[in-house]
Amino acid sequence: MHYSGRKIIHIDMDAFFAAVEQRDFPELQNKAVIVGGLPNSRSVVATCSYEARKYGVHSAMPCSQAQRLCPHAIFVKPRYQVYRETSAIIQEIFSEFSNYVEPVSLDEAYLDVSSRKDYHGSATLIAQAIKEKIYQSTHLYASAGISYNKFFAKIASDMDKPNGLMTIKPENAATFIESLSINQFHGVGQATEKKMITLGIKNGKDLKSQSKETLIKHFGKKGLYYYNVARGIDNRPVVCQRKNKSVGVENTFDHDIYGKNQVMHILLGLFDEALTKLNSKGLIAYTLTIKIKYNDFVQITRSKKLSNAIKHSPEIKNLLDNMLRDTEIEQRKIRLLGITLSSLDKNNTITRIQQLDLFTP
Ligand code: TTP
Ligand code: MG
Repeated sequence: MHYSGRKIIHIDMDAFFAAVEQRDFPELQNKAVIVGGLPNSRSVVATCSYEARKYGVHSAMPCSQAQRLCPHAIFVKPRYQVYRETSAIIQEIFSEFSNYVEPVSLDEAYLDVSSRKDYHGSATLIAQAIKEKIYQSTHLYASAGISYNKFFAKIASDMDKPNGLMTIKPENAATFIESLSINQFHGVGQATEKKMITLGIKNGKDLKSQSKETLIKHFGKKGLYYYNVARGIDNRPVVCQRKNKSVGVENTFDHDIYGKNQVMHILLGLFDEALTKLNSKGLIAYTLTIKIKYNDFVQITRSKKLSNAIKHSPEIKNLLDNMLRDTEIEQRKIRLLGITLSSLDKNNTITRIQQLDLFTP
């Protein structure tokens, strides 16, 4: 098994939004709490307390279904401002422990602690210290996964939730990975899982038995990632993220939509909106991504990187048309559409024009 010699920690808060609500409203403690929309609305569960999870409630489930599964659950509206403030506190703690922090979402980050020589050189002890500091500062629990790459650190943090701490050592990685079911592989979503199962790949052992060529044939670039992680290889570095990696807009519909005409009309509108937002930040983009969520919550994306900066032009319609080709927009109803612009750069042209303006009397 490949061993990179790195020490990576993945931290993920437990039932983050719900835990914040239980902390701030003691009457919610030890109760089934669902954060999201109203019980009988079309909105979905953002998250729920572990008490509610026992009943099968989970993120992204329609609130109405959640209420059927757990009738005594208490529904609360999200308070994003509080979550953001709490997130800022934990991110600050991460930066005290490492210069290499990659935040993934409000409640989750990777840390590379390879160069720390204290804590007896133990990343597990560092992770324990981070968990304690988080608890002292926020009264919330986090789970930590420790390993020699991001793939195993992420899986480890999920294995022992809530309030977990798990280390996957290089010598245990091979056995560990063989026993993982395919949907436990980070990066395998519902659609990929289905495809894997069709190919007879149910677990890590099956995945490892596939040739590189087969995996690349079926999954493109991600095939190589799957080939490598099945062997415990994941060289992705922990990258301190720059701001403004992408600009996106999306729309969840009150009523599901269907058919190409409707989809195209909405995507063009979202595209306009995204481009305006991008330009207002003085940025240009080269990659266009569309996101489609079908009404069973299966989500797909299609991306295209262009050689020139993306702009308003008649070609955009053709481009979208091509991207929609291998989707199921004619067969399935759609509840959400989104447009994201990425591969960003500064818009030097605009800057120059603005500078000129400054000197124009
Ligand atoms: P997660 O870390 O995926 O979930 P969690 O922290 O609630 O629970 P776990 O103990 O399993 O980690 O997401 C973090 C927060 O992001 C979550 O509290 C709510 C929000 N969120 C959504 O709003 N929608 C979603 O679909 C998901 C998955 C999360
Ligand atoms: Mg979490």
